[in-house]
Amino acid sequence: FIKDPKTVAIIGCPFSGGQPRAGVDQGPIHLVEAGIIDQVSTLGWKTHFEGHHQFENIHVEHDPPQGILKRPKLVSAVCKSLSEVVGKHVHNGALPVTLGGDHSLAMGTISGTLSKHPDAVVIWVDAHADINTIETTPTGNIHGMPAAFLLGLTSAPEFAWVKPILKTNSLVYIGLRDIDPGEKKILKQNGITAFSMHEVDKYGIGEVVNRALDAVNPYRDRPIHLTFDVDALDPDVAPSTGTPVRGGLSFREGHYICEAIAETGLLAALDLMEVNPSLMAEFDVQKTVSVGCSLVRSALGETLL
Ligand code: 4U7
Ligand code: MN
Ligand code: MN
Ligand code: MN
Repeated sequence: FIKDPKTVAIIGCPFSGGQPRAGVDQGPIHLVEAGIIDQVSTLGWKTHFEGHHQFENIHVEHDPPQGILKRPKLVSAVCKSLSEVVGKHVHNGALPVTLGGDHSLAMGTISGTLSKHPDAVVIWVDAHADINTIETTPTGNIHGMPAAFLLGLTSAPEFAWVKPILKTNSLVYIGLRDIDPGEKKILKQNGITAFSMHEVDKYGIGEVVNRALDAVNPYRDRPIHLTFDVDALDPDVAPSTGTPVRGGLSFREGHYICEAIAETGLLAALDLMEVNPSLMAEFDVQKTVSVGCSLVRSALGETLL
């Protein structure tokens, strides 16, 4: 695979349909206005940005809940379209950076990455496991379910296009601290490796990242898809997000994860999700958008000497 793609494709994804709070669709717009594209170019990457994804062909007229699932048609159509965009970029040898938008979009991004790199591993940095099934979801919000669809642990007719191509031994979590009871069972039963904040405190972030890589990528030879939910960070560091949970990663711990993955030279795709600029005061919004930009820069090698 492409060890060192020279082009980063930035995919703005103004989408909020996987959860109930307005504003997360403005995340990518703020990140781009804050200069993320120039910042990535300054690092020496060729940068490709086609404007924010418009979901041009997606017209969903009537999208009632299917059982507990909210807006299934819209979420499915948007994620399918995103998977094609991400797939196109990885096939062209570029490194896609998707700016969300809510985390249901990971169904699209990860499907796109795996279409080119079936052996890719997923590092999921989040306060939440996003692995609820249709049976376990307490909310019906699809941003809490993308991992379950990708692993084939749940399915719905609307999401038949999502191939269960992710293997449970190719997924690892860092930062968890708010897991639903059903999710806990799913993680256990499927033997999915997860490092919660408890392990981050206990072993330190350096050791946690080593162990996470050892778990899914022992020979450091498989491409990495990093999906980073900004709510993995402590709300003091990233306050403007829809589902904040206290006791999260520090500014440095978040950046360390990105730097360590950059250091592997294996990054194949990156998501930065759940920035919601309509939540909290202007100061907090700026703080969140700026930490979002710097996480992306770190994952793209800014701090490598
Ligand atoms: B995010 C939740 F019940 N688990 O399923 C759910 F607590 O992408 C939250 O990580 C999911 O922000 C959060 O709705 C999804 C809830
Ligand atoms: Mn998430
Ligand atoms: Mn989350
Ligand atoms: Mn969230």
